[in-house]
Amino acid sequence: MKEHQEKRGCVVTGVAGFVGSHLAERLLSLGHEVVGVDNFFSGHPENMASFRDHPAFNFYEKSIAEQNLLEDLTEKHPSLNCCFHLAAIVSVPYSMDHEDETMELNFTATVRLLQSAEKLQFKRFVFAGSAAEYGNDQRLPLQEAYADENTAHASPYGRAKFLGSQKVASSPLGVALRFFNIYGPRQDPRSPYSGVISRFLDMALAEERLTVFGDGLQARDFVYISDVVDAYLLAGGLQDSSFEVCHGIYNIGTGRSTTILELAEIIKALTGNGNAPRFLPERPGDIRFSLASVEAFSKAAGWRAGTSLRDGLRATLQWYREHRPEE
Ligand code: UD2
Repeated sequence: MKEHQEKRGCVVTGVAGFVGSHLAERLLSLGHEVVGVDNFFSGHPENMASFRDHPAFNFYEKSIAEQNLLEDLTEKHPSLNCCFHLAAIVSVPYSMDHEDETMELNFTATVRLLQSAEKLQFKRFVFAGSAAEYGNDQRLPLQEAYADENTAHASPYGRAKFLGSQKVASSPLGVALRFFNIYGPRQDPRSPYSGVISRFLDMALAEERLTVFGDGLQARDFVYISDVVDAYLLAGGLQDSSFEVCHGIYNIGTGRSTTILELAEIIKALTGNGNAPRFLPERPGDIRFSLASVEAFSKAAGWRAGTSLRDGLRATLQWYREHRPEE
């Protein structure tokens, strides 16, 4: 049987988060057993609503800081052999004020889980890395090898993710996916650190002016959630692919750059919001340009982000229209 046809038992840490919930939903739809872990530090129980009662889903409200976490879960669910590790402190500003906690959760706990996965003879361990691992490197597009020991990370978040990716990539089980700016349904628009797309859609639907920090000419590589989930399946060896098993560190972006002003214009056009943007001071520590080189994962796994920004925004907008919380 080909590897991707085997049904796997998958652990998803951070399962109540934006990305983790989409990943769990897809894994379940493909017939895999999913054991989800979350402590609701930044995840929300509502994100699991569509699969909470699925017979192949089991949920544990636990922190990844817990000792013997994978051992305990595997004892209860012996089919487990693949770990998608997404749980982390996800806010860069929070990490600035909580350096030790960020190192403990985003790095030390990752190493512990990886070592447990090795000991338990898991087949795969897939780690959620970040574009923050490149610091403010402006050699664009960013290639995986640019992040190294000499990189000046702008935050404990970036540093811990960098160390985590290095460690994971050094394991025979390990794949680290370095995500650029992910967007899509279920991304929380209401925290001060929410992604710009969720904020802009939320403001546009409220018929408010979109807030642009700085001159709006800063640019990002926005990648749609379903393309991210496809990348996860390939990294976990769970999707049909003629490619060899991949290991190492891979950027997950589109390779296309969009300025914040361009984004504001597209969202205004899609929502019919005619208000001019409101320009606010530049956000301290903001990176100017971020753009992924996407050749490595294309070569290793045949993956490309297939969703255009307009299509992704349309689908996200549709979801916010249906699910937007009242003020
Ligand atoms: C992303 C990640 C972050 C970390 C970082 C590493 C998200 C949500 N955050 O931060 O976790 O990995 O990359 O570099 O993916 N902006 C506005 N108006 C708004 C909100 C944002 O102009 O109302 C601007 C903001 O100043 C920035 C850009 O939009 O220049 C993107 O901001 P973001 O918070 O969505 O994401 P980013 O790239 O700062």
